[in-house]
Amino acid sequence: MTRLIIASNRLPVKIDKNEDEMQITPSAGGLATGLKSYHKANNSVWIGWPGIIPESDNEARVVTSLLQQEQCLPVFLDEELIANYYDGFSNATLWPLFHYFTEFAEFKEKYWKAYRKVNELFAQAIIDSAGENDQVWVHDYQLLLVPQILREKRPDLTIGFFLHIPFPSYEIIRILPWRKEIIEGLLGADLIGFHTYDYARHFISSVKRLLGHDVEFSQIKLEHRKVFVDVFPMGIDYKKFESLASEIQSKSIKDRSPVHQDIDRFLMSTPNRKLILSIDRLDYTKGIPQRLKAFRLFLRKYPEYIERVSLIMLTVPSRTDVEQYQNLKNEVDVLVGSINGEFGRLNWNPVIYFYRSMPLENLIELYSSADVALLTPLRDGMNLVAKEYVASKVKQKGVLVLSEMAGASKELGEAIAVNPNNIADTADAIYRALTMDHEEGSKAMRAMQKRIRRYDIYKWANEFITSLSGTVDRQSDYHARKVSLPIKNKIFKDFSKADKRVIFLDYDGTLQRFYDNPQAAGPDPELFTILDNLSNVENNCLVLVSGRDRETFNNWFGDRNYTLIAEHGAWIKKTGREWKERKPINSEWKGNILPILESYVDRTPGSFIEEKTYSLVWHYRKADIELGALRALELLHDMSNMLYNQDLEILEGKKVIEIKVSGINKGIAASEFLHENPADFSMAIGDDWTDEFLFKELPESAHTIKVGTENSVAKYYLTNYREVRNFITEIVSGKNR
Ligand code: GDG
Repeated sequence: MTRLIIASNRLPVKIDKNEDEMQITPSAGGLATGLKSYHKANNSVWIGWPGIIPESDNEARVVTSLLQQEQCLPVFLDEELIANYYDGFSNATLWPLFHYFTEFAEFKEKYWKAYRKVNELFAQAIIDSAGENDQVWVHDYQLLLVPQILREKRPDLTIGFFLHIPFPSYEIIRILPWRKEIIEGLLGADLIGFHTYDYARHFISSVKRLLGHDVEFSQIKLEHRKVFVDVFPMGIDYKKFESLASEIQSKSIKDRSPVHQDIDRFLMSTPNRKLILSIDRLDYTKGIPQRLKAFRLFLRKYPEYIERVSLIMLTVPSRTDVEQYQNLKNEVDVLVGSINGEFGRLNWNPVIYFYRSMPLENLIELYSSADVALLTPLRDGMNLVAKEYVASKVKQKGVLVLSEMAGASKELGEAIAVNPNNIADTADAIYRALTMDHEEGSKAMRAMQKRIRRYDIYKWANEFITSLSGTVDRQSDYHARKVSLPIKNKIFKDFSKADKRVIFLDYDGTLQRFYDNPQAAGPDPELFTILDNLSNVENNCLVLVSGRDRETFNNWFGDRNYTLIAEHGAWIKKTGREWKERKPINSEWKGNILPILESYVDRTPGSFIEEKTYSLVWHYRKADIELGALRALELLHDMSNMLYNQDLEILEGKKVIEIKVSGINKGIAASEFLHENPADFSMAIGDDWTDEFLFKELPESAHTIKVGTENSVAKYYLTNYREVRNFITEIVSGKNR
C-alpha cells in the first residue's frame, strides 16, 4: 500500500516553548484541513520545519517525539540557514520576483547556496521515510528544487508539486540567475499544480523557452518521461465557515463575543451605517497603500459617506525583520493617520486599523458583519480571504470587491473586479458596492457560493491526489515498452541467430542530436566507428533512411558501405552503386509553393527554406519557440487548403514542415528494399513522425524502436541518440548475447 508523504516549509502544527515546557498545537490552516484525511490515513507523514531552533540535542529529541504523535517529521534548520534560505532566497528573491516586484528581488549567491542546501535536506528527509513507490506531495516556492533531487535519487516515487503563489511570465523568470535550475527542479515532478491557467501557461512557456522541451497540450515531454501540468484552484473548508457564521449570527446580542458586540454597537450607533472589511498579511503584494488611497478618494468624492462608513483593516504582521516590510508598515501607519486626521470625528474614524492577528471566531464575526469586503492585492496566488468572506455570507448580504490580480478572481467572476493600481476606479467600485441593489448583490453572492461550495479544500486535495495517482498509469505505457534488459536480450538473440539482417536507421534525432543549423549535424568519428562496425558484421545490411537531401547524405556517407535512402525515400543509393530515383520528377508545383514559404520566412525571423528534389521544407528550429509554433499552425492550415486535389502531401516533422510529392515515404521505400533483399532479421529505429511510416510498413516480425517519449506504433522505446549508439554498439560487440 503506497503512503503519502507531504512536504512543506512549515508543518501543520505549532510548537511553543513556555518556560522549559514544549507544547504542540495543531493548526487549522486550509492545507492541513484539506489533507487531514490523507495525512492521518495509511501512516502518512508530513515533513517540514517545526518553526523553532532547538537549544540542545535533548530539546530536538523532545520536539521530534512531540511531532511524531502528530505524524510529523522535523527538518531542523539553524539560524544561518533560515536567514539565507527562508528570509533570503525564499522571501527576498523568489517571493518578490514571482509577484512581479522585480525591484525588490535580491540575487545573492549565499542565498542560493542555502536554498539548495535546505532543499537537499528536505529531499533527504523524504527519502529516509519513503517506502518503495510511495507518493510525495511537495508544496510551494520554498521547495522548488526538491522534486528533481528526489527524482534523481528515488525514481520509484510518484512526485507531485503544488505552487501556492503565482508563476510569473517568462519575461520575469528570465531575470533570475538560477532560472534553469529552478525550472529543472520542478520538472522532477510527475504532476505540477497551479491555482490558475495563467500560471500554468507561464510555466509551460518558460519550460519551452529556457529548456526547449516539447509540450503537447499540458504534457511536457522529457527524454525519459512526461511531466503533467494542471490547474487546481485551491478551495476552503466551506462548510466550516458556513456553519460557524450561522452559529455566530444566531446568537442573541448579549451572548456574542466582545468584538462582535463592538461591531454591533458600531453599526447601530448611526442609521444605515456600513462596514468595509479587508484582511491580509502586511505584505507589499497585498496593495494596502493603494487600497487606503482609493478609500480616501472615495470619501473625498462621496462625502455623504462621512460618518456612515468605516474601513476595518486587519493586517497581520509578517516578515517583520525585512526592510521592505518595515517601510511598508511605516507607509501604512502614515496613510491611516492622515486619512483619520482628514475625515475623523470625535466618535467616528474612517479607518479602524488592527496590526495583529485575531482568533478565527472574530474573523468570522467580521466576515459576517461586513457589508463589503475590499480585497485589492497587486498580485496574489489565490487569496483565500475572498472565498472565506463569500462562504460566511449565509444570508447573502454583502458585496465582494476583488482585485483582478488575485487568482481567486478567476472563480469569483460575479465580484466587482478592480485593477488595484487604478485608484479612481477602485474608489468608484467602493461606491458601487455600497449602493448595490440587494437583489443584485445576493444573486451574485449565491452564484459564487455555489461554485466554491462545490470545489472546496477537500475536493481540491482529492483532485490533486487522484490526478497524481493517474500519472503512474499514464507514464507506464512508455515504461513498459522501454528497451529493458530482457527486451535487449531478445533482440540480441534474434540478431545472432539470423542468416540475413537488414537494419534501417533514421539519422537526425536517432543517431545524432539536433543542431540549430542542420548542416552542422554531420557524423562524428564515434558515429562512423559505430556504423562501420555494424555494417561490417557478416550478412548485415545497414540502410540509413532519412528526410535529408541526397547531396548532403552523399557528402557524409557516399563512400561508405551502407545503403542510403534520402528525401523520405525518393532516392536510393545501394552499396557501391549510383543514386537512383524511385519516381519521375515533376517540379512545377514548387513554383506555387515557394513564394508562400518565403512569406513565412519573412514573417518568422530565424526560419528558412530547404529545397530537395521532391520537396520543400520550412525549418523553424531557430525561430522564437512560440512564434514558430504559431506560424507552423498557420502554414499547415494554408497548405491543407492549397494542396487539396494535388499530388502533394504535408509532413510535420520536428520543427519542420515539409511539402512533398505524395506516394513517397520512408515506409514504402524500406518495404520495397526488403522485398528485393529478403532478411530473417529486420529492425528500424527512428525518432520522428515520418518514421512511423517505417514502423508501420515493416513486417510484423521486425523490431521497431522509437526514440523519445511520444506515442508510437513502434514496439519499443529508447530515450535518445546516445542510447541508440550504445544499443548498436552492444549488438555488434555481442555483449549480453
Ligand atoms: C498563500 C498565497 C494563496 C489571516 N489573518 C488571520 C487569519 N488569516 C487566514 C485567512 C486565510 C489565510 O490566513 C490567508 O490566506 P491567503 O490566501 O489570503 O494569503 P497567504 O497567506 O498570502 O497565502 C495565497 C494561499 O497561499 C493558498 O494557496 O491563496 O495567494 O500568497 O485563510 O483566514 N486567520 C486567523 N487570524 C487572523 O488574524 N485565525
